[in-house]
Amino acid sequence: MKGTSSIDPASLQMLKVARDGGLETAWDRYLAQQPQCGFGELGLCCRNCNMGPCRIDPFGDGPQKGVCGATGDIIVARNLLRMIAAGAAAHSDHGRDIIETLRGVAAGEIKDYTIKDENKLKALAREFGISTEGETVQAIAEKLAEAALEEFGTRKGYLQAIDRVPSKRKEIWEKLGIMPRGIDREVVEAMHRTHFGVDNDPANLILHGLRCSLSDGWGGSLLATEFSDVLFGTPRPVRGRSNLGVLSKEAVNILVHGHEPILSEMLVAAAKDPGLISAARAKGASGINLAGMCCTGNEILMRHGVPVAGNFLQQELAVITGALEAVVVDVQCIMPALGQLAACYHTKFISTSPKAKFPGAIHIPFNEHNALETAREIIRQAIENYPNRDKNRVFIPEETTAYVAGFSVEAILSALGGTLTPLIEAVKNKKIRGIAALVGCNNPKVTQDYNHVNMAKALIARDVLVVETGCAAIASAKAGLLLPEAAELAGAGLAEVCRALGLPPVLHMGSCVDISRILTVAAALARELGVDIADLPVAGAAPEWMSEKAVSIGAYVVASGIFTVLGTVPPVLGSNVVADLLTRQAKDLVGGYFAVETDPFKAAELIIAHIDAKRAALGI
Ligand code: SF4
Ligand code: MSK
Repeated sequence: MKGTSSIDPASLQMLKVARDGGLETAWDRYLAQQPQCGFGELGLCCRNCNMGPCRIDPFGDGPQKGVCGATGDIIVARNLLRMIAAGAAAHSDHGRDIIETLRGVAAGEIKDYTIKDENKLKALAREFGISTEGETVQAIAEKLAEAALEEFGTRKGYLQAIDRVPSKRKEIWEKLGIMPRGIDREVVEAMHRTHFGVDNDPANLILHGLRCSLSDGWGGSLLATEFSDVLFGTPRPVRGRSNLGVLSKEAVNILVHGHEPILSEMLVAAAKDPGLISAARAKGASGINLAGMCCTGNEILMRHGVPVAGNFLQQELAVITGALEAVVVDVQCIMPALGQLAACYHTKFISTSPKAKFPGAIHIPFNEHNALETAREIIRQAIENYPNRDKNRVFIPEETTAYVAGFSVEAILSALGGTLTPLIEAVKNKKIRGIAALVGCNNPKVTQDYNHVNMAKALIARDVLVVETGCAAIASAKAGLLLPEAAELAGAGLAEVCRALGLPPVLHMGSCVDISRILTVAAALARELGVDIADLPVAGAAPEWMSEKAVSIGAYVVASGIFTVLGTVPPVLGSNVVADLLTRQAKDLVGGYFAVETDPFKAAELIIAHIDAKRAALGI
């Protein structure tokens, strides 16, 4: 959809406020970057050593090799592997932080968190071969945390969660030599291989990219999800509200943005403190209004129904409402522009992680050992800031849309009566044609939410059940697709199933790391049917992706056997060899493969054709 910034009315109103006020946003900076570097777009620039930087002329007139002799194919493959490694590292480091918190809680060193899901703790312990018989919860948690931390570096053999994978898939990974080993090891090896003078075979580089990404999907991300559930509770269906209209004209507004629930959970707890609520009232506010943004928003909306103010491209727009007393961030997807923008308002931009400091931010170090007190201090600072709000500059769009979220694997099973059988039956009798996972970010290259919402609508209309995470899920929340009433937009079969079970046709399964929940369901379905994941009528899509994490996600989804459509073009088109590997040869190697389709309606057609082909092959 050319020429429009967003389909979200709230975003469009805020963009007008930004323009009228001479305030710059990502959309403006994107335009200022035009034309973007063609070498970069094609993946054809390299600065992996100081003989460079080198770039390959895609038209064949200029240099076809870097100083070292690296061809475009080598450079594109190396660059892609580095993107995967960065994405896998981000997800997995998040996972490690959660596990370390659990270890501290179990050892009695961290007092402010408790173990919320003992059943899940015990189930995970059994998966890791840890005896739970006669053991205290603390002892089990300590042993489990230690075992999970070993997954990152010291494990012998392959990752524990691989046992969830159907045997046919494991055989494929074994045969290709891409069985993921330690999580850190795969990332380190990716950096080693892409160092000057090491791996210079595009196919060998891409295969390691798949292995590295698998250590994210079945390792770091999966552990982040499972251990978050243990510590903070496994999500159950919960109602809430979405979009910028969730900000309050009267209350102290605190926006929590980033990814790790360690911070956001504690802010949720501290915001309920009666003393702090009284302090907010003493300053003339009606109370404290906590709202989420991006994936940390997803974490607390899934577990507490906390309102979510928006997805990735709305982080600046939330500040421009003039109604935020504080934006509190931890790690990932936080624009460095926020500091300068917040300075145009009374808004305090508060960073909390030693790993993520920003220009213009106030740094309040948050660690698990002083979690509740730090969360209180952050909220106190926001309350103190409330009288500084210039009410004449406040503009909050009215848009809010209700959502139902919280569809963990456990919640889906519970909605189905305890087993996957009703889902399998619905697929077999074609009430549900197949399942599509729509995930990923916003990107100013795409009209905000246009691809997400239109793809989801096109798929459910053709009886494809849509499961979502990340900013894609927030786009659907804002569009009203996460409500059981949205069944009226679904095809007759899917609508019937949704009405019978009281489910929305688009299920919000969580944050970016929670794509591991989707993998777990896919693996369970395949095991139940005695087939490989690649045989299922299932597909993935990242309609508006932008982050390196999304590259790792796409790679592990494909390596797990699932066809995946990308809605923004990855920087690989400078190499026919790499593009062919990803879009064609991967199908023969791992069953899954990529397609690139920027039109959401055509992308939905690709998914439907894929699902129908898989159904035909299964004879259903
Ligand atoms: Fe140039 Fe080769 Fe160095 Fe890359 S590794 S910057 S292509 S010389
Ligand atoms: S937050 S990675 S912009 S989905 Fe997970 Fe959204 Fe993409 Fe970040």
